Parts: sequence; C-alpha cells; structure tokens
Amino acid sequence: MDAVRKTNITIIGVPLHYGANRKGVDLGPDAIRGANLQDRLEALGYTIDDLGDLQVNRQLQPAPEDEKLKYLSEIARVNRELCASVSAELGKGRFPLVLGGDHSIAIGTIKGVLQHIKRLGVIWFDAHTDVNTHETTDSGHIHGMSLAAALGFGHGDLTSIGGADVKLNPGNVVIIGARSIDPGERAFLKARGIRVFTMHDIDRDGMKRVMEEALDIVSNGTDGVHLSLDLDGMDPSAAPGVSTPVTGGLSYRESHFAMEMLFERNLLVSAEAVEVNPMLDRHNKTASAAVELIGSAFGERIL
Ligand code: 4U7
Ligand code: MN
Ligand code: MN
Ligand code: MN
Repeated sequence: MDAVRKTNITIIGVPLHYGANRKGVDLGPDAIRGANLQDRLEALGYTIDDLGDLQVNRQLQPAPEDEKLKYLSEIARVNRELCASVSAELGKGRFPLVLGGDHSIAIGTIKGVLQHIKRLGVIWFDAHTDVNTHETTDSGHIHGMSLAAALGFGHGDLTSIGGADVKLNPGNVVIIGARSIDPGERAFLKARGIRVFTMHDIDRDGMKRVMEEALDIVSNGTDGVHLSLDLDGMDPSAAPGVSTPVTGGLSYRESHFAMEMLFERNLLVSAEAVEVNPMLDRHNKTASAAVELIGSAFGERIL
C-alpha cells in the first residue's frame, strides 16, 4: 500500500441528473459547496482547488418510459469527460473529490482513478447495490448500473469509458448499507462474489466489526481505495434529500464512525459524494451531512 494521505484536493462538480431521471440532483454540487465543504477541508490543513462544474446539456427531450438506458449518450459523454479530468488530477498528484449529481458519475470517477491505480479497492456506501445492467433494470435509470459498468458489465458505451479492459476487480469491492436489491442484482452479486454488508449485517455485528472486515477486503492486494458515497445509504431521517430514499438506513453516527475508521486506515486516493437532491431536502440537511461525512473521512475529530 502506498496510498499517501494526499494534501492537495481537487473538487470537480458534475451537475448530472439524467442517471436518476429526476430533477434536483443536478443542484447537488452547489448545495454541497454551499454547506462549506472547502472551508471545512482547509481547516483540516488541505489545499483545495475547485475546478467548478463539468458542462451538462440541460435541454434533452424526455426519455421514453420503456427505454432501458435512459439518456445514455449524454451520460456517457459526461462520464468520459469526468474520467479524463479525474485522471489528469491524479496525474498531478492530487486527490480528486467529485460532487454529484446522480450516481452514474461513479463510472467516470472510477475509470479515471483506474488509469493510475490498477489495483483499486472501492467502498460503495449505498442503500442500493447499483449492479443492474440494461438487461436486468426495470427503471432504465443508469444510476442503478454504475457499479456494474465499473466492473466491466453493461452497455459498451459505459464499459468502454477509459478503456474496456480497465475495470474493477469484484474481490476488491465492498458495499455498505444495502437494503434495496433487485432480483437481477442479487444474482449478479452472488455470481461475482461481491461482499455486501447489508443493514442486517450492520444490525447484527455493529459498524465497528463490519468496517474492520470491509477495510481488510478493500486494502488486501490493492494500491488505494476509492470512496463512493451515495447519501441514500444514510437513513432518510438523517439525509432526506436524495433521489431514491429507502427507510431503515444507517444512522448519523454509524455513518460517521465508518468514515472515521476509514480515515484511520489511511487508504483513500479518491472520493465522490452523490445523489444529494436539494429540491427534496430540508434546510440543506443532506448536503450538510455529505460535508460532515467527507470531513470525517478526511480526519475531522470530535475531540
Ligand atoms: B442509486 C433501482 F429499481 N435498483 O435500478 C434501479 F430500486 O444510485 C434503484 O443507488 C437504483 O441511488 C438506485 O432503478 C440508484 C430500483
Ligand atoms: Mn447509488
Ligand atoms: Mn442509492
Ligand atoms: Mn438514489
């Protein structure tokens, strides 16, 4: 492991909502910035460069209801740009911190990181597992397909981003907080042997044991870890402003404790916070939770 604690962070906003097919999540990057992300990280001693937002076409015609890859071409285009930007920042020795937008942007982020770190571990914090493909999806929403695409499964326009042979190893991925898994996803996760820590596991074993095991898995035989933080992993009482809330989620403190344990192991090389939807939020609570969780992952302490 040579994942250093990088002190130079680059913020990249991706105001994309097409993967969720729901307005509002495109306002996520500014809501997160507005919750004082930069000040908070600077107070921890990091140097921040905010590149602003990638351009997203705002005028697309509505996708047909039965379309299984809604807004594929715009999502693929934005993700290719994101992949290039993330890769360029890592190439300069900086830490990419990507602000979503819906979770489809994980494809571009992860493919960009993989350009530099071939053996990459991933912590996928989420109520969902996002391993649908156009063959298994009901909704046709690409934010439910992003982990599959980063593993090399799904439509070629998604899997080819950053190179079709550039992909995650399923043995280096853990999902934490899952409680809504589609039948096709269940089969996928079983077939690929992906370790899923469901809410049941967390209830039974506690976050401490779950994170110890999760961190062992993502650090074993890897050269760095990416954090993909879908705010809907938290319980809707702590993070109400998300595109697809699911009851029975991680508490505020469980989520923070997971981030604090992650910081203690000094594994992170990149991170993203996604699915913050200010139009469904109350008092910017979810954007604030995102900033607070990022703070913990970067070393904030209570005392
Ligand atoms: B998110 C879903 F059917 N599985 O595919 C789907 F439940 O990035 C939800 O985790 C996907 O928020 C949620 O549409 C994607 C659904
Ligand atoms: Mn997700
Ligand atoms: Mn989710
Ligand atoms: Mn969601």
